[in-house]
Amino acid sequence: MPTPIAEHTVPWPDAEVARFVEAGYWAGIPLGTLLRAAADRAPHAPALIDPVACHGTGLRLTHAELADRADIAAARLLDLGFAPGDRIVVQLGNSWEFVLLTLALLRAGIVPVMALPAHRRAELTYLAVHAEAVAIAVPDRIGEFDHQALAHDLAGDVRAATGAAWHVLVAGDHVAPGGVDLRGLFAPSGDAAAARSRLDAIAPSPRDTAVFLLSGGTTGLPKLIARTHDDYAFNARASAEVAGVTSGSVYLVSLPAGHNFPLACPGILGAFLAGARVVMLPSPEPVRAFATIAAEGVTHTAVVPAVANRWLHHAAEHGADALRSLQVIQVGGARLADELAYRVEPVLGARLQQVFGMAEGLLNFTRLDDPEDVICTTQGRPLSAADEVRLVDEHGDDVPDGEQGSLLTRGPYTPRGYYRAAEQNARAFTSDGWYRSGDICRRTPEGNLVVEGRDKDMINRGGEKISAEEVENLAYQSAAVRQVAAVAMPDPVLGERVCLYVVPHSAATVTLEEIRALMESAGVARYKLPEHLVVVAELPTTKVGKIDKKALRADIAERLSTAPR
Ligand code: J2J
Repeated sequence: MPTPIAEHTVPWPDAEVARFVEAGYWAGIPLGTLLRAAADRAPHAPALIDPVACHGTGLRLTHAELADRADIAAARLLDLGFAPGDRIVVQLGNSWEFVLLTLALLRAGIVPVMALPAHRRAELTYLAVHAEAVAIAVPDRIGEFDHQALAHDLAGDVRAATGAAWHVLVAGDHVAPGGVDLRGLFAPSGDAAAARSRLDAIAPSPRDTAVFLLSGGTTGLPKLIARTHDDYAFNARASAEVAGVTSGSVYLVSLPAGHNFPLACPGILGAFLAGARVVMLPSPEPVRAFATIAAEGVTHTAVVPAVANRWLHHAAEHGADALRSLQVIQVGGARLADELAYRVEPVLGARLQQVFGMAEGLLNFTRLDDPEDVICTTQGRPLSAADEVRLVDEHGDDVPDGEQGSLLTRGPYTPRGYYRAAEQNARAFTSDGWYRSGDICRRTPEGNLVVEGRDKDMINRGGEKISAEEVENLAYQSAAVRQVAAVAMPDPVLGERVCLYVVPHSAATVTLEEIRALMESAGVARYKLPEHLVVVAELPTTKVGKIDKKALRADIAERLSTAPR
């Protein structure tokens, strides 16, 4: 039996819980029930559109159809032997199957662990073992990659570590023997009313974990963030309000749907709670994204700065007529340059909303009616009046407004610790429950935050977060490497990419290709592979003898700016 999740989570203190309930932040209703109720309010309105499903003919479901299918699927999962409290790694692409499975799991109290399609053996095995997952849901393949084969391959390692069963749930045309066909699970035949009352009777507690999100990554392995029904429902509902998502809105998902941003800020969950419509696209590639926005009348979407940049270029070349319905474009995940921000509304014709968020909780948004300068030069302010934000110096003392400080936060949707990570929690959280985000910010006189940098060892590659420590640990597996440091190098497209500084053992040679091959064979996601390698005789150190990453970041920026093109 997997360990009950609650044994390894860090709850909010009782007094805080009472305050969140009293003030109405926590509704005391599980997410699945809230979503079901939202579907009941507009049963016949369109809810979910996957334009590339069914070999390009597309799939469209109304709110009632979606909720009923989710209930029937949830009941079938229970019939198959899955139980409330079980964990399932979800590694589906942006598709209707992702949405249906997520809703079914929320209804059944089975907890999805939100992996990314880019994850490979190393990440998936770790997630499955750490969460004691009993199954994984995968597409049969994406492009050349056979996700289904890998999912089956993991069985040995996962079972050996957890002692539990391992099931492979597959979305696709070709379900190999031994796998569960998700499309069969999602077939509409079945008694929706019976499934509904069965699920209502076993609804999870609103204080239970609803989903596991992955941390942005500063340690060797990603940490799991247990988001509860109460906190995540608030997160999604309040985000919908601040983004102006209402029942008439059409929200496009094109970032990986398992990320907090497109999932719940407001994302899929916030859109459904508001009675809005969700359109799923596998990627933000501009030709199809623009055509889909035009065809479906998309009003809201969320992108990272690198995508906003691509869309700006595309619109400059091909015009932005296709975006006529678009009202709000949220940009977050990495710092949006002010110059780009000022071009968004004039070129794309939609209101820009900057979002500075984190899977750990705290979300900051510029407001839709903020003055242009606030929208284009700040990353906004906290979602809720109950969010506490401090900016502190190296002694932990608050800095005055206008000065840079390290961000600490607490609040009704920021959990007090990672899942099953006592050691990391001692570092990432203060003793009185503040989460240290590692972002260096400044607060403007009107209370908005500007992200100026970070004091965490992470590389932000176009919004995907890469732990320097994880890359370094892998590089150390090369016999030729004596010392290594992974740092961010500036990149005009993605903002940052991974650069590796290596001190080889004497007489040894190290190449970028060799390190990349080594990491690939270790089974890590490709976006983590270093894209530049600098061989040096020694690494600079700080006064206390640590590798001086600041000096290395400056060094690589300098090398790139002077390198011949
Ligand atoms: C600078 N840095 C930013 C921004 C996030 C909405 C939006 C983003 C995320 C996310 C999210 C930034 N400017 N506008 O979960 O719901 C960096 C910070 C932060 C880290 C969190 C959401 N927006 N960042 O990006 O958990 O360093 O969440 O601490 O992936 O991304 O990363 P993640």
